[in-house]
Amino acid sequence: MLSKKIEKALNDQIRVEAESSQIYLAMACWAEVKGLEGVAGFMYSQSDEERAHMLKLVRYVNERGGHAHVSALKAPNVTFKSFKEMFEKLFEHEVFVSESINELVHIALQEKDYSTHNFLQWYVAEQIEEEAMARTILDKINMIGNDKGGLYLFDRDIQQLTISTAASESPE
Ligand code: OFO
Repeated sequence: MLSKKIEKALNDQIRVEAESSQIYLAMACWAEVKGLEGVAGFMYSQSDEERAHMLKLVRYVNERGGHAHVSALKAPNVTFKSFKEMFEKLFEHEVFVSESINELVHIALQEKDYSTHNFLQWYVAEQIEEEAMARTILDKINMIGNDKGGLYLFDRDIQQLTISTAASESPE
């Protein structure tokens, strides 16, 4: 059985994951209308992953005697100055989500809820992976600079990244 404090904290995280999904969906749309097919595909799959993260939390809360809340979401940014800025925002957002997960882990320990603490370890590992991926992408973008040919190759190569991250993803 979840304590009220843990239930509320998990519900807050459900909202964060749902908002992440919307943020990346908006990025996918921006990239798609700009003709960046590969980047759009990557963002669509990030958006799907965030929804899967949300659902995993929803199921956990309901299974542990709580009630998962589906709440109103903040509207995401829909335009970006450049695709570099868009990926910077993605990185900043992932850092924010990691902090939010860490806070949740802290509350689980305070509440002596070791099942929730154990459940959250999947999210801790996931955030390490996502932050690392965002950092790698930003490094590539910085190397490309304003080179149009580089952008073309980046857009093509990021589809491979989409396939490998999707394959390594296995939220139950
Ligand atoms: Fe939900 O993993 Fe990123 O944010």
